[in-house]
This record gives sequence, C-alpha cells and structure tokens, in this order.
Amino acid sequence: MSILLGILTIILLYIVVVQIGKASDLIKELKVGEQEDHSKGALFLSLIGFGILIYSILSSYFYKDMILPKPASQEGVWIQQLITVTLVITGVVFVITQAILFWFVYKYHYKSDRKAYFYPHNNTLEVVWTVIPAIVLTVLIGVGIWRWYTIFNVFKGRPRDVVEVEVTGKQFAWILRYPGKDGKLGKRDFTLVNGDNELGIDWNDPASHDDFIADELVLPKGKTVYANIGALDVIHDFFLPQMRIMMDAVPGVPTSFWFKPTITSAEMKVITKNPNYEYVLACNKLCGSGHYNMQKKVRVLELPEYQKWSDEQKSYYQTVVKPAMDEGTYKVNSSSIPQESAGKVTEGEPTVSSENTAGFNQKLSNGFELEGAKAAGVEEKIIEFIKSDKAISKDLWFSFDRLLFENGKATLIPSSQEQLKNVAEILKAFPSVEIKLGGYTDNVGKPESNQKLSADRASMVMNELVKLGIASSRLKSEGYGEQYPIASNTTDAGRQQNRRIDIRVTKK
Ligand SMILES: [Cu+2]
Repeated sequence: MSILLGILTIILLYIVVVQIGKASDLIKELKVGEQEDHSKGALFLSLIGFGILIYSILSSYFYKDMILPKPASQEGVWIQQLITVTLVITGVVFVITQAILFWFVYKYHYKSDRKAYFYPHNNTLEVVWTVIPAIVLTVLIGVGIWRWYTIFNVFKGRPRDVVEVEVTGKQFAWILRYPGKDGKLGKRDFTLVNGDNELGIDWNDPASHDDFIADELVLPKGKTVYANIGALDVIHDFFLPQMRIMMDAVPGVPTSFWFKPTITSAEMKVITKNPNYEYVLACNKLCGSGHYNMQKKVRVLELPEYQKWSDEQKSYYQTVVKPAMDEGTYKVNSSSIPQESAGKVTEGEPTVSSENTAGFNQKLSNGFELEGAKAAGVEEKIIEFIKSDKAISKDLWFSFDRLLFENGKATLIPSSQEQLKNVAEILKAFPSVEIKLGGYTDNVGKPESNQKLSADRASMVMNELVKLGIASSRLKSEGYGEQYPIASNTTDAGRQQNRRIDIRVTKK
C-alpha cells in the first residue's frame, strides 16, 4: 500500500512540474519584448535546496531511535567514537557548505545589469582549504590506525584467556564451531572435505572429538572472544552490527580478531526498552541470491551462564560422526580430489577406500557422458537400480545431490542444470523407465506452506526434465512437505539434508 502511495506521489509531482513548465512557457510567450526576470526561478531553486537540507536533518532526528543502540563490545565503543567524531566534523562542514551553495544560487543569479567579477586565484585561500582538511584527516586516520592496532593486539601480543569460536561462511549459512572442554579446535585439512565433512575436520585429531557445532552464536560477557573466520565458497562477511564488528570471510584466507562483548542480551533488552530485542550475526557481502538468509541469532550471556550452556552442548563427533562411522555411512575421504593426494591424508588408517575417490563417470548407451556426477551420487544409484533385477519399491527413493533452489522459492539455481541434464539423459538411455519426483522440506515454518513449497519444487524439477526432452507421461511429482525427514531437524546440516528432491523409479 505504502509503495503504491509512493509511486502515485511521484507521478503526481511529475505532472505538477510538467504543468508548471507549460504555464511558464505560456507566460514567456505573452511577455515577449519585456525584460526577463530570473529572480523567482532562482529563489525557487534555492528554497528547494534548503528544503531538502532541512528535511534530511529533521528526518535523521525523527528516526534516531531506529539506528543501532549503543555499542555492545569494548571495541565497538572505540569504533563508535571514531564514527561519531567523523560524522560530527564532516556533518558540520557539509551543512555549512550546502547552505552557502543554496544561498549563492539565489544571491548570484543572472541579472542583465550585473557583470561577473573575475577572480582567478588566491594562494592563501588554497593553502587554508588544503591544510585544514589535511590536518583533520591525519588526526582522524591516525586515531583509526591506533584503534586498529589495539584491536589486533599489535602492541600487547595475543591475549591468552580467550573463548574461541570458529565461524565459517558458505552460501547461504554460517557454521559455528566451538572447541569444547579442551579449549582446542580440532585440525582441519581441505583434502578431507566432502559432502559429510564440509569443514574437512580431521577426526583423527583427538582435539576434534569434543568440538561442538552450535546453531546460534553464544558469547560470554566480559571475556575476550577470539573469532576465527573463514569461508567455503565466495567472500562472506562476519558482521555483528550491535558490536560494530565486521570482518571479511575469505575462502582460503583465514582471518581472525579479538573482541570483548560488554552487554548481555538481557541487558540490551532493557537498554532498548524492547523485550524482543536480539543481537544478530549477518553476512555483509552480497554473496548470492540467498544472501539475506545468512543470519544467526546471537546471545550474550553472563560468564557462568555461558559456561553452563557450553557444558550442555553435545560433541559433534560423538553424536553425529562416530555413530555414522560405526554404521559405515560416513564418507571419510574426499570424492573430488585425485587418488594420490587423497591417500596421504589419513596415512596408516584403513579408512580410505580407493574406488570411492573418483567421481562417477559413465558413457550412456546414447553416447552421452555424465558430467560432474559424484561417486555414489544419484546418477550412479539410478543406473545401478535400473540395470539390477531389484524389484520396484514404493520406499526406494534416491536423493538429488546437486540440485539447489533459491531460499524459500521453487526457483532452481542455474548450477542445478548439470545434474538435471544427467538425469534426463539417463531417462533417454533407458526409454522404458518412468519416475516419480518427491519434494521435501525441513520443519521450519508453517506445515501448509512447506507442503506447497515441496510440491512446487517437485513439479518445477519435472518441468525442467520435460524441457530437456522427456515425455511428461513418464514423469510424476508430489510434495510431501515436512514428512519423511532423512536427518535430524535440530541441526543446520540435518535440515539441509531434509530439504531435497527425491527420485523413485516407478517402471523399468
Ligand atoms: Cu554471505
């Protein structure tokens, strides 16, 4: 509604301006021969300028409660001081120069009986307006650099008694890893990265066994936090607006810094007089279509409460990894790197199976070579099932592993085309095969909207396969919403697994 009103206002303003223009053209025609008077036009322009200036100042006063509350970290206080001082200095200069500009528009407007004054150069003036800003900027930047050095402990050296958090950005979520009771994060190795081990954590390192993955960023008040920041895919940005903290998360370049939260979440609710006020962790880089979704709740607790929370967290290794390893369903090595380098990662360990290290390459009977298919991925599973003499079963579903949708929408992300093309070619190579597509979601949000979303997504995949030349009579689709989860909905990773599209062969 307000958008509509806004658009209408703009259209009406436009009409008004055009009509005024027409009217003044007419007046000009009537006044041919008379001396032209520019003073009204100049006054009008000048007043518009002053109007905008005053409006900006008033609105920033009016909306002052909507800007960030007072900084919630020790470093944030310093940074806020820099911001405030810079804003006051530049703000005063801005208002004065703009006011003079608009006044001059009127004062020096064209008059036919006035001759322009020729004033080419004044050294004193040049020196003054170069030296003053130079001094002011040097001071501002100097204080800024000093603050930066303090925050990064250049003078004092690395602080000892810290709470460490590892924050890893990926499209489109944050992975928060805490070191557990031993206070040490388990080692990581990029060659260990695979679908089951996104971070490439080395489970042979005992320090990794008590690490836990948290769903929200919990921080202790009054204790230095050491943030270890990284990214898996593109550049993200670790942004804690209420603490005035921001640090790029760059793939391949670990960055880190220290900060000390000084106001608990409960205290901030009182300060803002808003019982629902929450700190937030956001991504401050436009990292892709799901960027807006990179939010995590942040809670700052008193130290004993934090300790209690930390003690209650369950080790990721003990609760997720180890059971899966015992069951034999946990992929230990990477599927995307050459065998030679995969072998040495877990040297001496019997966990590396060499046939799993390569992707799944197969030339179909129609001459098409599958692209980018993973070992034990959906392509391999479907072909294996079609070729086998296993009976068709209502319970036998295979999950797509490289389909990506935009968050909360049934729109496929372009990279999904590769796997869709593979599946379409498999269906072409086995023309008697018919399939059903099932859509599923996690349990976040309303069940009805999840039901609809899953149905829309499944039918979207079906339409894509039709576009790729598969007869629609061979395809069916159905949405199952939150039903039939394949992983726990209590973790990010589990929810991600539950948001999926499955294939069931209905005829072969
Ligand atoms: Cu991001």
